[in-house]
Amino acid sequence: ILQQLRQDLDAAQDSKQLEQVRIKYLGRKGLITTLAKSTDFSRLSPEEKRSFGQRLNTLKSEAERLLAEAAARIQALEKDRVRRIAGLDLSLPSIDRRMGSIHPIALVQMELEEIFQGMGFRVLTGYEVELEYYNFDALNIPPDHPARDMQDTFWLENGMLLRTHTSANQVRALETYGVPLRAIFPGRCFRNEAIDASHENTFYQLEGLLVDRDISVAHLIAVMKTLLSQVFRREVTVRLRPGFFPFVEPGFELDVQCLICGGKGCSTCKQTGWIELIPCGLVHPKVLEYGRVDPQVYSGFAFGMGLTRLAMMKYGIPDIRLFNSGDIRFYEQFPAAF
Ligand code: FA5
Repeated sequence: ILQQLRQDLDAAQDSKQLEQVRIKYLGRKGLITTLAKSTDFSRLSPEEKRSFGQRLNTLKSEAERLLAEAAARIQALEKDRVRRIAGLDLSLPSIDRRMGSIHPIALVQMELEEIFQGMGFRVLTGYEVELEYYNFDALNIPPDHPARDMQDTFWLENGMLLRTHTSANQVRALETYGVPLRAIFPGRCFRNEAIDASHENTFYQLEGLLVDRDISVAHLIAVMKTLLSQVFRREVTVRLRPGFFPFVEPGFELDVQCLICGGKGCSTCKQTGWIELIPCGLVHPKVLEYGRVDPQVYSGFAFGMGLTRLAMMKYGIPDIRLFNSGDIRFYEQFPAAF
């Protein structure tokens, strides 16, 4: 029987034929099955019964093994046939798969988060739809204050607004985490502004807040210098000019000496040798009070850099409108991994 089975299996060319062979031997009326069924065991001696039974079992398992072997061979054969018919050539190099890339603002954001986390800052995000209270009032900007006009606001019908700056997170964070606090808040901000090469109605800022005992302007400068040297991968020269924001006292504009011309004057820095980069200052005592922090005991600094502007400087992007242009040629120039 086994010899015959081997011949039948060799002849089988596809799984349909193989199935027929299986039925012929092991099916309900198959050769091996009938052999077992048609034997009249009662006429055999116990000795004969055992030996016949054993041989029958061996025959059956050997048949099953041969069938499995043939099944594997036929499966490989069929795969090969599909490949040939479909025209697949496995020796060809694979098709170049297009990879996306990381948006330049996300790249700068991830880099800054890493640097600040290294200095012990936690990363918080806050809300894009914000209450007037956190965006203005709690930052010492009362309703009739002219500073509200500095930031043209998108108001929602329910009285809430799209946050005009990430400073809206300051009092929220003080309320939630208390002091001492070191946190940064990267995120999207919105202003109802006319769009040009350096202004968007939707842009990114990265806010920082550090509150502890005995914090002074020296700490602010040290953190800013560390940050900028790491971002631009070289020593940078900074200067502070007075700047006004109701939520800091004193307030500053931090300028970086132009990295293109080294301070001599070029078109990037409009011949001034300096680039205005980070508004900052010491947290106003009233803001600490809104955050339920005692200004007699604690002090702190805050800064609010334009993440979008930083990305433009770092990568030499000439027009802010490119960020949201959807132009794949722009995005493709940035790496696919951070
Ligand atoms: C502020 O928004 C303050 N909240 C910053 C601050 C934080 C001061 C903490 C003190 C302490 P300002 O309006 O200057 O400040 O905006 C900060 C930065 O956001 C700007 O330097 C600029 O880089 C960016 N920015 C502002 N408006 C736009 C805009 N329309 N498009 C792109 N970037 C903008």
